[in-house]
Amino acid sequence: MTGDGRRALTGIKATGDEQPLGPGGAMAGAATPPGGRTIDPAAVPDLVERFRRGERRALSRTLTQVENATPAGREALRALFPSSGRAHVVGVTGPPGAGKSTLVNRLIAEWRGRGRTVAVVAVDPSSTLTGGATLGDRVRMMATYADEGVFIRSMATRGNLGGLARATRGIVWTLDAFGFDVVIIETVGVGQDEVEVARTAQTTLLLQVPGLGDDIQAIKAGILEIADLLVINKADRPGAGELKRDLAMMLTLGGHAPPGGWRVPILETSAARGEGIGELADAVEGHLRHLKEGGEWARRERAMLLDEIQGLVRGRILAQVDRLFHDDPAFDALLARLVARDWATAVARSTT
Ligand SMILES: Nc1nc2c(ncn2[C@@H]2O[C@H](COP(=O)(O)OP(=O)(O)O)[C@@H](O)[C@H]2O)c(=O)[nH]1
Ligand SMILES: [Mg+2]
Repeated sequence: MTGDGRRALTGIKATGDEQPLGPGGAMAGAATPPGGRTIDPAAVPDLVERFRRGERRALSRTLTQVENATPAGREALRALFPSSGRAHVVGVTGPPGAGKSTLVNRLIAEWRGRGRTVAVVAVDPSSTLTGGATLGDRVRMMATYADEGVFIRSMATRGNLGGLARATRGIVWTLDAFGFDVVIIETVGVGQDEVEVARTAQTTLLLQVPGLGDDIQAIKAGILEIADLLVINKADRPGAGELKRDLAMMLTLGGHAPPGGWRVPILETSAARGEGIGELADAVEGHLRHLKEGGEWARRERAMLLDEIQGLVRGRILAQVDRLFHDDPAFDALLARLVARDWATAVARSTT
């Protein structure tokens, strides 16, 4: 196990060493969002070396490069990727305000109590202006932990849905390679991002809350399918019983049957009061056992990597198409014909 990234955690020092804010570094250009500092790929071997020694600062820096998809980030990921694939990746999703962050904080404490190390990737809807995350969430979470076994990282979505899953994956693999036992992905809970992100997680928790009016309506189409566990948070509020009944009915009616014979449990929690957390952690561990025993772990891993490769190939082909649009004089000629309203010639040219 020498040189294995998984050993890195033993050497962790607890420091407030988030990456410096604001643009910096000579190479920080338009492609680098604020908050990221681009490093020279030549510095990567040293960075990876310090990463493997468990230096948090090296982890932070690597994450920044990976998130910004810099050449250094790609190179670091290549080096670290073989050490990944061992963490239990848990997705936490559900509508904004459902209590995801609060619940994640509770789960961190619970898993730390069980001797697990935990990293969190909080995917935040952020203004493109700051490129940062919802500060409230981050500060709230950071304040709780000066614990070396916990690492929290916020990620901006930057409205980039297609790229979100892949960027998240890079972050998750990096944290995994660093040696965290559990990597939690907290999603924004809007749009398709949760479906995307669920593909990266081995276990996905879908949060619902009672008292949102017509509860059934609150569940977006297709969302139920991504859930391995349903969590009714804010169960301290009225209506939890009805919601549970409705959800159970939806699971039955939808014929929802994840592969491998797993029965999606419906759990009740009050993240605010810290109730039901142990049961939830047990259920998540139960799902992990199920994954490992039934071969489902490997199947999901395959599906995730296939998705990754497909995204990669798609991206390359699109880049080629873009180049064609920009660099091909025939394309300009075609456009000129169209501008002249010469449809017949344009079509003739485009099909030859
Ligand atoms: N009553 C009640 N409030 C909760 C519970 N969990 C979270 N909240 C509150 O709901 C609000 C949104 O929580 P947050 O964790 O930020 O939700 P997120 O947007 O899903 O991450 C906060 O004011 C929390 O204090 C709960 O179990 N019961
Ligand atoms: Mg949140």
